[in-house]
Amino acid sequence: MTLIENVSLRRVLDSRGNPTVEADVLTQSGGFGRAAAPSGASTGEYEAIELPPSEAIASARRHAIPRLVGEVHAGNQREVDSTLRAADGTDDFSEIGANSAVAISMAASKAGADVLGAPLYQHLGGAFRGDNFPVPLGNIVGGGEHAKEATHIQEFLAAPVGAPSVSEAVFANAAVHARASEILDERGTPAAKGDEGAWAPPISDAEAFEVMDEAVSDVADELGFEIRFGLDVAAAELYDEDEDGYVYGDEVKSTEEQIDYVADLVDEYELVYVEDPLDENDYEGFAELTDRVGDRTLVCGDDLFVTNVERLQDGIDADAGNSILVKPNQIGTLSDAFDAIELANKNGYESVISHRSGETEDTTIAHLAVATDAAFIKTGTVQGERTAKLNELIRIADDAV
Ligand code: 2PG
Ligand code: MG
Repeated sequence: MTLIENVSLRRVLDSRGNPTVEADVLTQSGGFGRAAAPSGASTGEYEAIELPPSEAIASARRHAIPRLVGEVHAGNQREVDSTLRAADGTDDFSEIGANSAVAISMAASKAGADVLGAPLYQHLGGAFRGDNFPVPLGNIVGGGEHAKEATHIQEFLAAPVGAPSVSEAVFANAAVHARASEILDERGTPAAKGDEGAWAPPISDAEAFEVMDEAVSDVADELGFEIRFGLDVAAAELYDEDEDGYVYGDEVKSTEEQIDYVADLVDEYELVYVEDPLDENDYEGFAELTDRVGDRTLVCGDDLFVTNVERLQDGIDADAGNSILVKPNQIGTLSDAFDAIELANKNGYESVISHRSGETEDTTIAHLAVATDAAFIKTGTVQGERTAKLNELIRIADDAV
């Protein structure tokens, strides 16, 4: 029923104005799925390879599409994804591009769901989901690789952990975003926005903590439920091998100082989430920090694990972190992302499904987060390519997809 009849690929715009790959998958029975690849700015060293979209499209047309059309069922995600891997023939999708691979993989899943007449989250395994919903982590203030002349820490993320519903959580994050803007105005530092729609003020990280703390507690008081916050330090971008440390403007922190710094922040601000607090090669540092604060916060590996089961297994063996950031385009297929989530779950690691800084209107990650009962979903706060996912979460909770 779901035999693939056609796959078409095209270049479309992403939120930074760059081209990205969009895929359409059509089945013989008329099932249709469309998906687009996102793109990172603070990309991990060990991610699958994103090719220039025109190259990725030409290569996938040559190598992958002939193996899919008339041969593979869109409803059989494992077969779609192993065909993509076989067509590519490398470990990192450097032949057809992880951008072509992930767009086709996600579009096939949607075509498979379409044939069944099921919402994507159900097709992906959500039929047995509980009443839990992933808590949206909302990027409120940030800098790093996502904005110029702003904070060193890449993302200060609101976490409405006490919200009674996904919809209230989504609106809470929007309210924190609005309140942060007022606080910045009051302090005389009105701010532009970074790539993900977070405020990108020219302030120190210490001041950003004050702004976050105030914005989150004001909105929590107003709404009457608990809102905490967390960070994506994106420390691989701060780490400088020559300096043998983390560079914060004029200051360089050694690894030990970085661990102390983050551990102190966790306690001072009762952070619920700390992503990439150390360099992407530092399993040991992750393990030390997890040992110190892992009982009271999530220590999440993004650039460390890159959604890769081998790197996650290394982390599990080393007790490094207690959660994994899952970005399907880091690894290239939905099946690989599922494998990472499954390995994480089996070993008591939470999974956090994530957007990229370069995004489209694609909503696949909202379905993936619900289907896999993820603890959190990181997908911004405002701006169309972010609200596309947040509004889809609201629709899923409302059974209206
Ligand atoms: C991250 C992501 C998303 P990028 O570091 O977690 O926020 O950024 O897509 O630029 O890697
Ligand atoms: Mg990150």
